[in-house]
Amino acid sequence: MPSVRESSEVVVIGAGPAGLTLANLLRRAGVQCVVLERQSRSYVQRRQRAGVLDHAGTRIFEEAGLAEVLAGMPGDSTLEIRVDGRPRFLDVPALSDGRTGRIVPQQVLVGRLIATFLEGGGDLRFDAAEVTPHDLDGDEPRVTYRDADGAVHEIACAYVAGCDGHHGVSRASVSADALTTYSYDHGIGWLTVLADVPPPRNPLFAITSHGFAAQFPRGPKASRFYLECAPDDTLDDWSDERIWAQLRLRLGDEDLPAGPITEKAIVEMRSFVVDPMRYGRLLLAGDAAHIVTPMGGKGMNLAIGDADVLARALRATLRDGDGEPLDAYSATCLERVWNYQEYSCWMTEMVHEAGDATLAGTFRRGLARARLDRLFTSEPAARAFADLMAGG
Ligand code: RFL
Repeated sequence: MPSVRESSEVVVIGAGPAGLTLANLLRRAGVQCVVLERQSRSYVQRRQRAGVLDHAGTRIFEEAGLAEVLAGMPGDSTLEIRVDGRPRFLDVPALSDGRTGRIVPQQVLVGRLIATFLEGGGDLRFDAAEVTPHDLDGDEPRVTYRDADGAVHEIACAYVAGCDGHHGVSRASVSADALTTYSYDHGIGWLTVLADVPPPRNPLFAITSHGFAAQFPRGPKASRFYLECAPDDTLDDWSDERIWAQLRLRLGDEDLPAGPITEKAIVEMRSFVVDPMRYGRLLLAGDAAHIVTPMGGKGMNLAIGDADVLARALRATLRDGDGEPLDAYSATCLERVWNYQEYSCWMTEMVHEAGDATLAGTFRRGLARARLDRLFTSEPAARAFADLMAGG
C-alpha cells in the first residue's frame, strides 16, 4: 500500500539527457512534471559518456531560452582522419555553412540541466527505488516508487515519459508483442578508455591495418580513446601497457603520453530501435527507445531531439487539447532515428573496413577506402557528411 499519494501531469522516469531536457522544456511550457531517478545526484553528475552536442541539439536549448546550459562550451572543429599515419582534415564548420555543434561533456550538461531545473522550482527526486509504471494502457496511469526513507509513493498522472535508458523499467513494462524491435550487431568490439591525457587539437580518427582507434577531447585535460578489439574481448585482455602500445601504433604517435586511466570499458557495438516509441500513455525517449553505436556521436543528440518533440507534443495535448503531435510522436522521432542509424552504420563500416582487411576482406576494404577518399575529393560528398554531423 502506498503511504504517499500524489499527482502530476507528467511523470518522467530517468534523469539522463532525455529526461532532464524534457523536464526543463516542460517546465518552460508550464506543464507540471515529477522526475524520478534511481541513482543519486552525485552519481549521475559523474557519469561520463558523450561529448558532442550537434548543431540541432544546440538549437533546441537556445530556442527554449536555455542557452545558459551551454555557456563556455567550445564549438566543434575540424575533424582529422589519419589513414595509415597520414593526416587528412575535414573543415566541418565550413562544410556545414557554420552549423557547428559544441564540445559538451555529457556529465557537465547533465549537471547543468539538474541545477537549472531545481533552481526553477522543478521536482526531481533522486534515489527513487523500485520505480514501476502501472495502467499504461488506460486513461489514468500511475507510477509507484520507494523513497530513500522507505516510504512508498504513488503518483497519478496523465502521461509517463520513459527516459530511463536502454536497461530501464519503462520499455520492460510493456508486453513484448506490443512493440517491434530491430537490432543489429556490428560484429566488432570496442574498448573505450578515459584518461588524463591532453586532448587532441582536433577530434581524431585513425584508420590502420592494426585496427581502428580514435581520440576525442573531454574537457581541457582529458581524452576519450576508442580501440577496435575482438568482439569477445574482455577487459582482462587489455592491460594498460597493451592499451598505450596499441594507441601509439594506431594513432601513429610515438610520443602519446600514458596519463592516468580513469575509466576502462568494453562498449557494446550494437544498434537497436523500438517501434512504436509509444504504448498507451507511455512515451519512450532516448536510449529507452533506441541505441546507436558511439560512432558518429548521435546517442545523446537523439535523446535530446526526442525530448524536444515530446515536450511540444505534451504541451499541445495538455494545454491546447490538440492530440495530433502526440499521435505523430513516434513516427516523427523514428524518421530521425533511422537517419542517424544509417549515418552511424555507414561510418562504422567505413572506418573499420578501410583499415583491417581481415574484418571484411580486401574487396570491402577497397570500397571503404573509396568512400573515405570521396570525402576529401568531392565537395558535395563532404558537405553531405558535414550536414549529417550538424544534425537536423
Ligand atoms: P541515460 O543517459 O542512460 O539516462 C537514463 C537515466 O535513467 C536512470 N534509470 C532509472 N531511473 C529510475 N528508475 C529506473 N528503473 C531506472 N533505470 C535507469 C539512469 O540512472 C539514468 O540516469 O539515457 P538517455 O537520457 O536516453 O541519454 C542517452 C545518452 O546517455 C546516450 O545515448 C549517450 O551517452 C551515448 N553515447 C554518446 N552519444 C553521443 O551523442 N555522443 C557521444 O560521443 C557518445 N559517446 C555514448 C558515448 C555512450 C557510451 N556508453 C557508455 C553507453 C560513449 C560511451 C562510452
